[in-house]
Amino acid sequence: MPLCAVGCSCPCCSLGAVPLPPPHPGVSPLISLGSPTTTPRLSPNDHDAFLGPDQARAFDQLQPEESRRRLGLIVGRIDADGDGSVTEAELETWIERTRRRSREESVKRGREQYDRNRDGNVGWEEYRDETYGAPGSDVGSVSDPSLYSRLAARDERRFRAADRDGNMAADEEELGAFLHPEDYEHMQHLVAIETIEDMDKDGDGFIQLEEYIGEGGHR
Ligand SMILES: [Ca+2]
Ligand SMILES: [Ca+2]
Ligand SMILES: [Ca+2]
Repeated sequence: MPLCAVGCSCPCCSLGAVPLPPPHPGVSPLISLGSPTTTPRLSPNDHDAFLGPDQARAFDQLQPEESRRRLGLIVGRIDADGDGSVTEAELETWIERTRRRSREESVKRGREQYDRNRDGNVGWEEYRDETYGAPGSDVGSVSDPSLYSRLAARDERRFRAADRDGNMAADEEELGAFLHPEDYEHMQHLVAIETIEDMDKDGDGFIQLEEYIGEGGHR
C-alpha cells in the first residue's frame, strides 16, 4: 500500500525523509529507511489508519520538520525486524494495532460519557438521553425535530444489532460494535444498510450513479 498521495499537503507527506522502496526480490518493502529520493504517496484517508485519528489530528498541528522527525520514529517502530524496510505485513500489523488502540480508547471514552449510573454497561436509555435528551425533554434548540427522531431511531436499530444478548445494555464488546460497526463481522449488514440509506437520496432503494458520485465520486 502506498503511503502518501502526490501533492497532499498534510504534514504526514513530509515523509519525504522516508523514500519509497527500490525493487526487491521476494518480499517487497513498502518503505526503506534511507536518504530521501522519491515523493511518497499516502492517501489522506490513510492518515487515520496509519497514525490513529487522535495522533493524525496532532500531526496536523506540527511544523513539517517536527512531523518529519516524529514520523521517522514511528516508521522505525513499524519496522518490526529492524532491517531498515517496512513490508506490507509489518504495515498491516501496525495499522491493525493502531485501529484496535483507537477503538479501545473510543469505547473507553464512550463508557465514561454514557454510562451515567456507573454500572459498567451503557444502557440504551443512558445513551439516548445523553445524546438526544429524554423523551419529552426540551429539544427546543433542535432545528429539525423529525431529523432528530430519525437519527435516534437509527441509533436504536444499531444499538439493538450490537446488543447481542438483547438486554438493551452494551458491555464493552457490544459498545465497540455499536460505536465501530465497521470492525465487527456481525454488524456488516447494518453498515451496508446505513450506507445505502445515506446515499439513496431519492429513497428508491437503489444507488444511482449520480447519488454515488454525489457522495464519494469526488475522491
Ligand atoms: Ca450504565
Ligand atoms: Ca448487552
Ligand atoms: Ca436512489
